[in-house]
Amino acid sequence: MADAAPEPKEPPLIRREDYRPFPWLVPEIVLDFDLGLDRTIVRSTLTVARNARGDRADTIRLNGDGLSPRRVAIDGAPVNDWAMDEGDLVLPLAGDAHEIMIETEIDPSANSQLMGLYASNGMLCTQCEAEGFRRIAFFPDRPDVLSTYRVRMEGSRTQFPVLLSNGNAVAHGESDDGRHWAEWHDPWPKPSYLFALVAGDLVARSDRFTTMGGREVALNVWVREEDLPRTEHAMESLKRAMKWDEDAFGREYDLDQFNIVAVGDFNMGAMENKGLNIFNTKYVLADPETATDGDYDAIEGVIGHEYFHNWSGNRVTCRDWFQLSLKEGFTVLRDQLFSQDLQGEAVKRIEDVRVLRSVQFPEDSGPLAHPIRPDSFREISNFYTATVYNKGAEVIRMMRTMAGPEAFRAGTDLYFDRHDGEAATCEDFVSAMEDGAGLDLGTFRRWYSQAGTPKVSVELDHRGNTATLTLRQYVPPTPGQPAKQPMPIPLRLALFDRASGTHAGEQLIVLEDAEATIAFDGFAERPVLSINRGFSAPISIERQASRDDLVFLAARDDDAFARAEAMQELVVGHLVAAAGEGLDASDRQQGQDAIAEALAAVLEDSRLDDLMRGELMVLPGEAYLAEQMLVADPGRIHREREGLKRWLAGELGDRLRTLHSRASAVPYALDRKARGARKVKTLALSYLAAGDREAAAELAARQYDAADNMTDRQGALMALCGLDSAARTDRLIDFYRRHRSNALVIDKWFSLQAMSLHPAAIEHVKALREHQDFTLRNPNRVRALYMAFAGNPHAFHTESGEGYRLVADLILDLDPINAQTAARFVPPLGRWRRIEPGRAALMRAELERIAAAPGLSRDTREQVERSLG
Ligand code: 0A1
Ligand code: ZN
Repeated sequence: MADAAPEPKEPPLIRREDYRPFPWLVPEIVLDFDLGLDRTIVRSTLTVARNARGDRADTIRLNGDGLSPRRVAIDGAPVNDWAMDEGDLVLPLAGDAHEIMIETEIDPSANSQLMGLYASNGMLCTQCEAEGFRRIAFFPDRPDVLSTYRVRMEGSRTQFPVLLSNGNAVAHGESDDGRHWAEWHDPWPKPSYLFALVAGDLVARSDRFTTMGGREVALNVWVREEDLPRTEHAMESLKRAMKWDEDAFGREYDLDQFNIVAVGDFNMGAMENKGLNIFNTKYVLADPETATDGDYDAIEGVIGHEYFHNWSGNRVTCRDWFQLSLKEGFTVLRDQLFSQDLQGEAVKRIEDVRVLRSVQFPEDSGPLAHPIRPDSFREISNFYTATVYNKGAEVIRMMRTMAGPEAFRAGTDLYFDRHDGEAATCEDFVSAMEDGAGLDLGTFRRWYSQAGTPKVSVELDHRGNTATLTLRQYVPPTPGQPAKQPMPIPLRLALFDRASGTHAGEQLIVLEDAEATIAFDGFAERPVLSINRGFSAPISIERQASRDDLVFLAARDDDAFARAEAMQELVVGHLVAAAGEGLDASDRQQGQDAIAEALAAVLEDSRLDDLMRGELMVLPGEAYLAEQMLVADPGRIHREREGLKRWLAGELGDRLRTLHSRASAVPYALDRKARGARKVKTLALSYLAAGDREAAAELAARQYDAADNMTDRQGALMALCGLDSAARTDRLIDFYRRHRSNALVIDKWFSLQAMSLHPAAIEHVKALREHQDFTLRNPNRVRALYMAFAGNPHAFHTESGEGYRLVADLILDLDPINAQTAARFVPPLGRWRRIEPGRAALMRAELERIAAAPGLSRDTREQVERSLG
């Protein structure tokens, strides 16, 4: 009998509680690169010394991934008695302090995973977070080993005229044969995940910033020459971010240079490498012709985010990857506060909460749920999630709400002071908050350890002159956590007097226990409750609010966020009932009438600015609606939501057309007024497109033809994409021809078709994956087609299961090329438990097909196994 093929080894489960300090310190590393696109030689010299806080060891284990050592020397003497273990290099090391030299050779052009050193468009760049440095050099590739880096690189002057690394440039010069070199030194000790190198033919937009302490900083945004005209917004955003961090958090920049480089092939949004941030081009390049208002906002947010990491992440880093939310949750909160100062508090908050609800809530209620500080993982790349980032930000925001902004600032000051230069933990942050802000966060720590979105049920009783509020919290079970404890939940609330439409002041109450009852006196009539104002806690509220109360709040709540909430609740209540147990004719009519009344008020309220009006016009998304139901039928949700839009288009058609024409008269500018006009223009169009299709196609084509900016053009094309008309084809061809040389705009072209309401969207996706411009090698292009598709419920959830098959095929094809990106497509299939049985079986079958494939990456395997659970 032939031997069966050996079972692939299951990748080990790494546990937070197993943390041990590394036995060695590496205070210094010198890296010497001989650069070539398909052959780069790396010589690394590590100064190591025993770590008094670690266990004593007579070896040192240096992580490696796909490397083999060409030469090894210890204290200058060649060494041969090294061993390889699971890709790592293990060296005998007897003394207390040594110098280790290792030489390796890598092929950047063969690196399709885009982790480590890779080639993109003829340039070389790196991505090391989380564990990419081990693909460049053997090293203790963990965030608690901090070293100062000196980097020398040499290469062809014509191929790589620009040579960049972290820190400050110290020297450069010419060598023989058309080669040149540069040397960089970063004085701030950092973990290996923050190392970066860039070599390529780039040009910079340059500027300067003087810090509050008087340091002159040279700023550069490096791009390919043809992209230079699209860098102004990025540079302006950077300067604003630098100033904002000084004003809002007292944080000053700490090097002579700050460099940003844009690359077209990148797995994520951007990376905060010390002094040398590397960005996906999507978050750098913008001009009115090619970028939407949404793109402008995203660029500002991401530039801010990466810059803010200089303190929350780099100066104070993470002890281990379980603490990822320490830097990410905090930095997301910081970028949200930054953007809110510029975009307006309520609008920004509504948008952030929309993302949380549509991405993080489903994660928290599905098979991949995990606490913001996970307890275990097999592949850390799978934990760069909305939970760690966005819920992490909400948890810190709650501390800020409870402390108030000033005490919160005292807490963050103490945190930065106490842990500057260290690799810290989430617990360190919480303790600094307790000491600095004067909070008791005893049981609040449960927000770090318990997964799942708490549900708070709300009852308001009225008797005599007293309104009594009863609150009960319930944290649902999640994988590995069957039973939960109550968590402190800060709730901002107000009780409105029905007649006057006012309230006596907002209150903050913290629901500490499973249940609480609070009495409010002085209400002769039953008040209207506005609760979780500003989304003071990342929970879902369960209450039986009457339609009248919601219409009241939608029209009159003085908290703009709460006003939008009431509007949403009104629509969610209606659609969930309609797509769930169903509505009888009179209930349906009443629900639709209430929504039309509220929407009409929104369209006509002259006190609203258009940016806010736009937020109030957005209907809840299908994913969020599905989330409200134990088991959802995506087909019904889609039909009900589209049906409601159609009805509203009929009822409010004149008002929507008036709004569209008023907004169309506002000339292009980047100010709030003009941006607001563009927002409501396209929203009006999208309602109208659900009604009289022919008229809408004509209006959309006119908007397209008149557009002098990408926001209007994309909005019009989005509406057209959902309609079966000749104008659709014409404008799609026109858009492609106009922008064929701009990859980011061609990404939009793919996305618009993949997310369209067109009944044949799935056929369009099948055709697009064969398009000459489609490639699995570029993550932006893959996401443009397939993330848009997976987020398009009517297409993805096609009853035959074909949508699931398309995504599973993608995962299998992409996994060997780019495992990290492939694994990100598993969660949409992992939602099967919450979908009606017919589709659920088809989704599960696709997951099983993936699981059975040989040679699956650690990334995809972990996600698929957790999803099948
Ligand atoms: N720290 C970055 C996110 C990031 C994580 C992993 C990456 O590997 C491909 C890249 C970027 C941030 O929060 O922006
Ligand atoms: Zn980040």
